[in-house]
Amino acid sequence: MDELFTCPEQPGYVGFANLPNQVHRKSVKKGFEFTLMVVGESGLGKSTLVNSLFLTDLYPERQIHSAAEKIKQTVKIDASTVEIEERGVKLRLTVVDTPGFGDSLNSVDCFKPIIQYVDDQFERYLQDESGLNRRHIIDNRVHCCFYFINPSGHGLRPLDITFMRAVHHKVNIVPVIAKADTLTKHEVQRLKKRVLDQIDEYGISIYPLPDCDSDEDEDYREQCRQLKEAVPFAVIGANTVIEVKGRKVRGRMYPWGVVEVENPEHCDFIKLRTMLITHMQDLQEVTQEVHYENFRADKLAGGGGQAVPKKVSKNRRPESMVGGDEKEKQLQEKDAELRRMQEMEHQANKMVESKQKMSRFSATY
Ligand SMILES: Nc1nc2c(ncn2[C@@H]2O[C@H](COP(=O)(O)OP(=O)(O)O)[C@@H](O)[C@H]2O)c(=O)[nH]1
Ligand SMILES: [Mg+2]
Repeated sequence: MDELFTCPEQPGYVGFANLPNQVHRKSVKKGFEFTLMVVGESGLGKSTLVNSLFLTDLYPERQIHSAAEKIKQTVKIDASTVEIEERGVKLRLTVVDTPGFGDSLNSVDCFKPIIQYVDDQFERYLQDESGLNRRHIIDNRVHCCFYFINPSGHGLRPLDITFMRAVHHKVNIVPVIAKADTLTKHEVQRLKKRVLDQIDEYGISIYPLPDCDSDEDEDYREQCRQLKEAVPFAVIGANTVIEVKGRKVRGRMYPWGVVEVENPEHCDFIKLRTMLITHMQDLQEVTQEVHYENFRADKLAGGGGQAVPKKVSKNRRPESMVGGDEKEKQLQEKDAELRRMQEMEHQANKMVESKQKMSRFSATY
């Protein structure tokens, strides 16, 4: 079934105009506005992957970034926007590259600017939404965050866990295992399982890929199933095009052969890109209905993490959301006081709990 994930006729084609009709029909008129953020230790191939995913693909003739420039370390949050059109469907894509963290001593401080960036975009949206020009709001909210996991660790590190827990109520986290070419297939499977176990153990809510409607066609359903199964996606990035038996492929050259980025036998790169494209609208909806609502609820409750955040449930609705939106809003306001108290208790428990977990975690190393 791997042919579901290849598009041999147009290797440089992103393919978002190719979505099943029912998925993209709504968005065709106004176009998509989408922001993707990449986070993780420096040197894990974030910038390379982003280039492999989009930039050089989107602009094959416009190779403005030289290879040397790409390897340069990202030292500040760097948002770049491209507007592209494929078969009449417009996409305004912003990629937010972040400085790598994990190498400085005071690592927790490294990801504060990242969290701030996510919050700032919510804040801006909230301001715009309550302003006069509500019809023309540009949506810069972060719809998806690829979190890069070090392939040479034996799972998530404490900093990975701390970061993900700090943002999982703000953004859709999609975990990826970086530089999968440095691992054997067996090692990839083992690491994937370990990461999923840890995500479960530490109560991290990553983006839950949606189930398909039963009225979708068989291929599409099979594709959804395989995408779900691939999480956390094991990826390889490369910006060099290599010739293999007369075929030009994006890949990395080794003495024993070439690993091909866009070969589903070699890694989950195509699956990751397919996921992003097919679930683009769902990622936007979850951002709006869960993460942005969390932000707004917190504002109403006085800010500073007072409100109890909701997470996305399997049926794509914020968990614990019942009744109409209006009713829910009223309830939220009335309960603000109560929730403040609950939250204080919750925070206190969480501190104790995370201290216990952290000490358990370091004990296993
Ligand atoms: N083996 C391997 N090396 C990679 C991969 N992706 C990037 N690299 C290399 O790793 C180094 C750091 O990549 P870069 O994209 O700058 O990492 P960043 O700091 O996370 O943005 C560069 O020398 C890349 O060529 C990969 O998938 N596999
Ligand atoms: Mg970088």
